[in-house]
Amino acid sequence: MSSVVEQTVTLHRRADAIAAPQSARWTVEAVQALFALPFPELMHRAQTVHREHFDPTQIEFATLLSVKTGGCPEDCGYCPQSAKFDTGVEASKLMEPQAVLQAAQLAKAAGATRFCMGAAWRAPKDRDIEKMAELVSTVKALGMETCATLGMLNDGHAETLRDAGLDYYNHNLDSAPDFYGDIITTRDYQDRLDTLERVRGAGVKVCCGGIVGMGETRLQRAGLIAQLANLDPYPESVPINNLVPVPGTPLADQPPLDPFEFVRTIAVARLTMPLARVRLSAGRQQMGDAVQALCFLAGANSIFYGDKLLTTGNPDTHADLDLLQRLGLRQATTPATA
Ligand code: SAM
Ligand code: DTB
Ligand code: SF4
Repeated sequence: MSSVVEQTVTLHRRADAIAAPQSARWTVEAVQALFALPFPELMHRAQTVHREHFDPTQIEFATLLSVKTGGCPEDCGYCPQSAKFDTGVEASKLMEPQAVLQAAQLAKAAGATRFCMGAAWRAPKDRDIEKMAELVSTVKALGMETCATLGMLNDGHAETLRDAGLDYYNHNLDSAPDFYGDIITTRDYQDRLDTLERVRGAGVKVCCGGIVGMGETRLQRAGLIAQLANLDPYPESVPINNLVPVPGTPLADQPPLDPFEFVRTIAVARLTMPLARVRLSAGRQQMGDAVQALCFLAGANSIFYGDKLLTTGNPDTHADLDLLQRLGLRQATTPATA
């Protein structure tokens, strides 16, 4: 197994389900070679793979809610919720079930099929998990897919959330191992991998991606994608975030990434993880319609839908419905299985 083409073909021919062991590992060099393809060639390959596994006109809508905002002890350099940076985000307590239910009902009525709850914890305590389990079962009872992102999990936490009806756990690798330490010092890469193992072990689907535009090199972007694609099995859901530079964070003045490089990242994620939902995540508001359209062509088939991400803005729902309509795209009506 050496060439990019061979690796790609092997992965495409996989008739097995996503949860089966992977037959090929992606080297960083092979992923980098994909990044380096001429743009039309990369887009053509990504579209071809995308169409083998998905209806290219269908986009999944997931709505985010920050159920516990700010005051986080971690120092993730991109994050407005870290207590270490003065970003103006006020810390709040965990929301009550009734308020979460109301938000989920609104999201469902607006057409979202997945509801993702985020909490700015380093790692939830046992009693936090009990409260989250209640929130998960409340949302699940509405017939929505449930997702949570709560930081690092300890033994038994993923099982408790699973039993409450959690479908996905979001925990991102965020960047390549050799860039990670430039961005976060309060926990390491292995901590993240350990949490992902716990999630997998409990049979909860994995939502794991990263952020680009933090000053990493293309080789490091390839390193992130190789890490994700080599998770065994690779994640069912892969959010690709474009850095939203927030005043007060160390990355506030980071120059924007070339939009074509962002599109390439989406295409490479699609090629290396053919069955995953690739989510065009943070940064859409700054991106413009044309770049988003290129991302859908590159294989993105999920978005965060709703006027807010966790603390920063997202395109408003009317703008998203209008964009989809202009592109002849439709919202995926059934909850995704891949
Ligand atoms: N505290 C939990 C954790 O870190 O696992 C969950 C919430 S955290 C905000 C979820 C993800 O949001 C991060 O891993 C990162 O990928 C993304 N994110 C946070 N701030 C961002 C920003 N300013 N721009 C783009 N993505 C961001
Ligand atoms: C993910 O990868 N991106 C979402 C979700 N998972 C939780 C969060 C984006 C947050 C952007 C910054 C903010 O709004 O605070
Ligand atoms: Fe805390 Fe998550 Fe933000 Fe890091 S990304 S500072 S862990 S909320």
